[in-house]
Amino acid sequence: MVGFGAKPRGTLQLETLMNQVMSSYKTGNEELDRWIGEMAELCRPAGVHVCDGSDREYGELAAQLVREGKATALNEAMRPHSLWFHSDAEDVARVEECTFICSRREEDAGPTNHWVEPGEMKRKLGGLFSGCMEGRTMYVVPYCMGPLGSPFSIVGVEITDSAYVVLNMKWMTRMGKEALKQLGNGAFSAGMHSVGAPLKQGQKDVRWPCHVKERCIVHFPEERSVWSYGSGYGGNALLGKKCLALRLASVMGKEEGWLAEHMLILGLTSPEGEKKYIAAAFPSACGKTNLAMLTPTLPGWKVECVGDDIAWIRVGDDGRLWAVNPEAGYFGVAPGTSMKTNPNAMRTIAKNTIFTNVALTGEGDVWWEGMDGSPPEKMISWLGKVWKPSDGPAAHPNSRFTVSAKQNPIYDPMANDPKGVPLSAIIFGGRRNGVVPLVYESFSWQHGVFLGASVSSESTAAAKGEVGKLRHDPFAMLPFCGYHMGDYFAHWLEMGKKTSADKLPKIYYVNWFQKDAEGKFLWPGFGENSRVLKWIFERTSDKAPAKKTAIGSIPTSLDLSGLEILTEKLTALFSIDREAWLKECDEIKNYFKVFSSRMPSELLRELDELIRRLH
Ligand code: GTP
Ligand code: SPV
Ligand code: MN
Repeated sequence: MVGFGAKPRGTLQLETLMNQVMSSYKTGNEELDRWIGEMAELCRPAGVHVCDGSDREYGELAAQLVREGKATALNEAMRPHSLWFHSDAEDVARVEECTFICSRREEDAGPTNHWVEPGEMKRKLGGLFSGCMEGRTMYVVPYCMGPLGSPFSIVGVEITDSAYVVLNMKWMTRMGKEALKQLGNGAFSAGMHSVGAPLKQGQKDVRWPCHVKERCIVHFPEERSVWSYGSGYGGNALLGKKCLALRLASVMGKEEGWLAEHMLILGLTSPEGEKKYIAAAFPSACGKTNLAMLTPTLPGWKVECVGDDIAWIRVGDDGRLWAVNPEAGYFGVAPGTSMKTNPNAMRTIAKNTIFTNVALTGEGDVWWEGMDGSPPEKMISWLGKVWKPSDGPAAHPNSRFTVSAKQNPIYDPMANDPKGVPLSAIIFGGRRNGVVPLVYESFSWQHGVFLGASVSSESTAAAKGEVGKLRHDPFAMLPFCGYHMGDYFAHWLEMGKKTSADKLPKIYYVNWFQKDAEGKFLWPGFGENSRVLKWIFERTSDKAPAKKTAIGSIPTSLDLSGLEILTEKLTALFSIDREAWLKECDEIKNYFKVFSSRMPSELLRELDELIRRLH
């Protein structure tokens, strides 16, 4: 890879633009060439750059951003080939209130999504995108979600005026030439993205252009297209991730009989060398990356990582559920990541990494709250100012790293396999300071679907809004389901009928986040979660004991060898407070009303059964 000092490639001039697009650049896909031309006409960029995804292209773009003062090259000796970005202070997270599912019929978007009539939304977008790229380069980013060569993969093309987005897409997806090859003459999912800050002639650009007021992230599920305006932040701007691989893919999965889920996928190997795969859905910033890369504290156990955020799940020829990670990299939460909590992540991000909204040290390396050691004396905070302890966190709580999965020392050898990996267990979980025990097992697939539907979790900094507020987040998919969630629950029930019960993964619920009266975590978490994984592993082959409770089965013995933990803490971790659970059931009952006639009766029955068992 060339260094960040390399010369940038020139961009095309506006006058020659159309000719260039149509003649000199042939993507090999007629519809794509036509669309590029049409979008260039609409957005009126100063030039068009079709990305080839090469290391050279990455180096040139990075160097250009450094020269323009939009990125800082980190200390080459400490963090080779890595970049530091800090965003506009108002562009740091997903924005759920301006995320729309514009299906033709409002009822198909459901009560948990924002909806606007598609025609009306398109008129608005037409206005917003008209001339929105003036003075900027329009990058065309072909990308593939899912392994190259897999019939299940989906090719998307993102048009963006953000070079930052291009750099991130390079690590997060299979991007450029290889994606075009996969596309061939086929259909692609179109994604339009603009930071929404056209540059008038002579106007000086800002470090992180965005448009707070008109921001919107819009999905047209029937057309498989996305239009995103006004934000450069990950989930709003990297359109392959939440927009295509979850919101649009969930709709495709519903139609075609598969699942697109907000789940990590890990491989777990026992000391005897037996390997099983587990998927887990936790809401944003609730522990997926950490579980996916876990270093077990139990001797002899090994975790390998297939993916840390998204899983596409199908019934395989053998009747088991097989999961693929559509992504090629990690867009992970930085704060809390350390050699103690997640050494594999720390090793993964040692080089070739993009850091966004972390702090910059005096030596030109990065820092965040919860990293090993005390804060360096001299630091620039994520706000770009010299940091003092009284300023609050030096890194934004939702600061992130972007890095290729190939750098993960525990990257699973099957991670690129087109058919995916067979699942033995599915875990749901959330951030709950009480009520929900450390782990319990569902009685059946249907009961497991009920557990998924009843997930509640404290909100985090991953989305704009108040942090720490308990909200329902069914299947950790509330912000990511592209259709009516009542239908989504029904689809999960249907998936369970596609195969025999013994082939289905067992379903679990975990909660690493219970707190004591002083607000301290009761469970040490991170590597110690391997004790829970071991129990789940052994349960899936009926080798670990459990006892039935009203809510599900809990361990009668958890392997706690080598862990010092007070008995009273353990008791608290597994206690089931009947009154609190009855209140929880009231909550769930109320919540399910939101889905009215589309709420599957099976899940209402599961709730009644739970209430009956609690009594
Ligand atoms: P998204 O990328 O937003 O979807 O998040 P994620 O689910 O991958 O969350 P991640 O693993 O990045 O964790 C988010 C925060 O939770 C980090 O600050 C972690 O340090 C913290 N965390 C993760 N696992 C544990 C755990 O077992 N115990 C405790 N106490 N904190 C944890
Ligand atoms: C999440 O918020 O769940 C993320 C980060 O994984 S983002 O890609 O920004 O949505
Ligand atoms: Mn996520």
